[in-house]
Amino acid sequence: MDISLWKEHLAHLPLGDIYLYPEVTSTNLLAAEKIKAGAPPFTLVAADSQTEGKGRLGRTWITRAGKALALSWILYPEPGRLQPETLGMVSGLAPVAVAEVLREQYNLPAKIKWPNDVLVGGKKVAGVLVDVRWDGCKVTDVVLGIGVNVARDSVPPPEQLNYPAISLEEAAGKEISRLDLLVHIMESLIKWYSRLVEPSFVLAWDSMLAFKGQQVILTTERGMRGQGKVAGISDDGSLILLSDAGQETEYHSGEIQVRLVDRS
Ligand code: BT5
Repeated sequence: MDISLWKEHLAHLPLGDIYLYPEVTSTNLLAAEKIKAGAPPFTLVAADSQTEGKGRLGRTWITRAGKALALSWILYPEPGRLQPETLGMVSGLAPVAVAEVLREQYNLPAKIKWPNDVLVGGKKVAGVLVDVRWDGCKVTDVVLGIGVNVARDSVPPPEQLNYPAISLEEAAGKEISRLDLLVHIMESLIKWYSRLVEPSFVLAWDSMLAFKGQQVILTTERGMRGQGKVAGISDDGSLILLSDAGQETEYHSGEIQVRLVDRS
């Protein structure tokens, strides 16, 4: 990345500090260091490549140099907006922002695989890692980490994937500027963060939800949590599943995985 050009294109946005690097261990780890050093709210950390990119639950996220977007955005609690009660919504913030950008700017049928993957054509194009730090029962800071596969060769080989994946360029059938994409994503994040606790946010999330009306199975590391048809997103960002018996159950994100059930 051309760091000064990228900074110039981000300068009009209401961000905190902007840190851009050719290579880092993980933008989320760097963001945590910036927080310790007193980074202002809405600070952005982005990198061309990551040597230890993090997925959820200690998994690895692969960011090939110059081929993808890897960014972290720093948020601090605010009365009414970012509080323990709204963390369910915060987990939807990045997927909603990214999916909306893919739809509006690139005309792609992006869907959100609850809680925080973005799919195009059923394949994962972006992953989100939300790191929340606590002091007792108070949230002290949140880092939203977003990884997007942009160039065709950004997608790791199948043996390194736990879910089918695709790049934005393959999905769109054209070249995509990572800088334009980053600017669009930051604009969308800023917009949706300001509407986090408004009904329009859940409506947007719900309207882009993957597997609506389809049977899914929810699992944690310890086994199955639930099964049912995807009904929607609740007011607090939980996933609502409808059982065969017609009963609705809400699931909070935690460390849940969603998989389609093949009933054929
Ligand atoms: C995620 O985890 O999808 C969250 C990924 C978050 C990455 C961003 S990049 C910027 C920021 N800094 C970080 O260090 N992380 C964040 P999860 O749902 O656990 O998926 C991880 C799994 O996806 C891995 O175990 C692989 O199987 C697969 N995977 C790894 N790299 C991938 C890629 N580039 N595209 C698609 N799948 C990938």
